[in-house]
Parts: sequence; C-alpha cells; structure tokens
Amino acid sequence: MSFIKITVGGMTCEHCKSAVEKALGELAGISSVKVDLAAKQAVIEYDEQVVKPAAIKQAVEDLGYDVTGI
Ligand SMILES: [Cu+2]
Repeated sequence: MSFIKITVGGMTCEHCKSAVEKALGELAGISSVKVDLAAKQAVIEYDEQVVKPAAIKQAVEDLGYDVTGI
C-alpha cells in the first residue's frame, strides 16, 4: 500500500468533501480516503499495483475540482 496527499482546489462544503470521498472510494485499488475540507487536502491509501496516481487525479478532476500535488 502507498499513500499520496493531494491538494483539491474548489471544495467548498461537506457535499464536496463527500463527493470526493465517494468517487475515490469507488475506484478499484483505493482502500482509504481522508479529505480535510479546511486544508483542501486528501490523503489516499492505494495499491500501486492496481491504480496509478494519474487515475486518482483524473477521478477527482472529473468531478470538477482542481488537483495539485501529484
Ligand atoms: Cu460543496
């Protein structure tokens, strides 16, 4: 398992936080997602054999947020 911390721009409320957590939680290979709304950061535990950071970034960007830190 590996961890990455990303910065997610554009999250403004609990709904945004839930949307990011849900989308990432549904990605294969991701075992945990912690979103810190105030810090605009997400810490993701994932299996690098199954999912790549680029796919994690894409999943969040597909929701309409900006991802930096990858
Ligand atoms: Cu929101």
